[in-house]
Amino acid sequence: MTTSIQPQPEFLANPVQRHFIDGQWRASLSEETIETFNPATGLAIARLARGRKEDVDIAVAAARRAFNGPWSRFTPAERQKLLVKIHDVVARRWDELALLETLDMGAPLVRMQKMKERMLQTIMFFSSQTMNCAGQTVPNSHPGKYTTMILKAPVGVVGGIIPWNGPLISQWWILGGALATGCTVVMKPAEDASLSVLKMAEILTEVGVPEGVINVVTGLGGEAGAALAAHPDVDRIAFTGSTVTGREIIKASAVNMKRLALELGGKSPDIIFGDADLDQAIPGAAMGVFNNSGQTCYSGTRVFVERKIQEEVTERLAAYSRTLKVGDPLDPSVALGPIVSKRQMERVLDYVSIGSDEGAQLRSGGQRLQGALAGGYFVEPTVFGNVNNDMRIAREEIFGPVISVIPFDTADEALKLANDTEYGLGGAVWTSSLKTATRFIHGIQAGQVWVNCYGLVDPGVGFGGYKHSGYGWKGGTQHVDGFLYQKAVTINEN
Ligand code: TXE
Repeated sequence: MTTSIQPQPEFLANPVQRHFIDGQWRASLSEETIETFNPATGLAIARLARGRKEDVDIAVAAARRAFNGPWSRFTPAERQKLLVKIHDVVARRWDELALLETLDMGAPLVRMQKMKERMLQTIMFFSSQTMNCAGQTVPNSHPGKYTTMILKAPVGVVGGIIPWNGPLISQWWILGGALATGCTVVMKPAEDASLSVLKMAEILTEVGVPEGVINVVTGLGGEAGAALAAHPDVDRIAFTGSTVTGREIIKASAVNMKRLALELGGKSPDIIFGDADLDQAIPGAAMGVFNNSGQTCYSGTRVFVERKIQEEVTERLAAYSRTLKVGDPLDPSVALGPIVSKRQMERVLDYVSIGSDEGAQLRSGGQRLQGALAGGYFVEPTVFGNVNNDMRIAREEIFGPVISVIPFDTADEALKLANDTEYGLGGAVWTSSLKTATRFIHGIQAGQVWVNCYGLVDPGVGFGGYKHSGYGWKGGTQHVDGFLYQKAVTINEN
């Protein structure tokens, strides 16, 4: 392992991080805290305020005041100017934000450098959307008597509940929608990765976002998260996380009929035909899973391979996985960092055992790293060959760097197997045949399909889920619409 200097961001000089409410740092009313760990070392790096219902109440009240008060007087042009300013400041201060995220959840700095461009594009996309909150005038069946139009208005206070696998970008799907439309936010980041979210809220306030527009309450999902989902004065919840928690949020939100956007789990198919360009398909399919150590909702974890090239593809995926350097995420030559927490690492390693017990062939990886890195939560990139779509490793979301290679004989069979899952977030097909590609574009039951590539996401295009992968579109104009109410207006002209 290459040793790297362990930088100490100034932000971490304060060992107890507080909630960020109404533009101020605030301890929990109970003064309780929870620990947050660096997954590369297993050591605690900070304490977070343990928010409960009473802290959520204060944050929601602040968000409501801001929504009704100064924020409501910002014109679309002023919101756009603010977003452009935020873009420039985030560009300038990216290294600081990225380092916090790396220390908190383990994403390699190299990955964070790539994320910078995506983040900046996302902010610019939302800045363009401030001008896109317009309604329309619509002709009616009484011309000359009535004028009819549709107005749009911000829904109000949005609760954001986000996971740990990419908190900076995850929060921006919510911040961007809110800042573009005039909503306000109470964000509940994951207990394993809250630091970059807190820092972002502070930066936004420094840049000029009025107090109370962006609030962050840290703490446990079952406490702060559940209180936010059930809060009667929150108008909308945008949630990214597990399908199990998604169901809890649907139930809790019933109290006041909250609008919901849910981006949940996945078990996406990545289908490689014999006529594919394997020099493209092998790295594409491998990184479609190993990126972010497999902690991506749309990972293509079920790699379906035409039987005649099964052995070659499995061997090449295994060989590719051995070329990826796993280790200290601060080391610029590292491609894969640790899994976010001990709990998640154990879950991944359990699935590796389950796969072997079920009779899948372990072709590479599968071990926790030992030696100098033994304190961290590192798992080798893992390839299982000869998997059957009925095995648990092919049905359940592992959320780690584990590929299951599943053979198929015909396109009909591949499509049937691809759709034989409760999830529907993503899917891909690698082929040189336009006919095959078209068939799978239409046939795969998922919110996004890639052809001869994997995992590209554009903020202007967006993505969403079929089936148990949730509902609500992330990105594009539809995403922005989710932050707006519609109102039909009829004017009697006489
Ligand atoms: O998710 P949770 P966890 C999947 C992935 C992973 C599994 C478990 O398979 O292995 O979920 O991860 C908050 N009311 N994904 O346990 O519980 C919680 O504090 C309100 C896929 O971390 O869904 C955190 O902020 N909120 C996924 C957020 O929900 C609650 C990303 C996500 O945590 C809550 C993450 C409750 N009752 C995990 N319980 C993706 N789609 O990208 C928890 N939370």
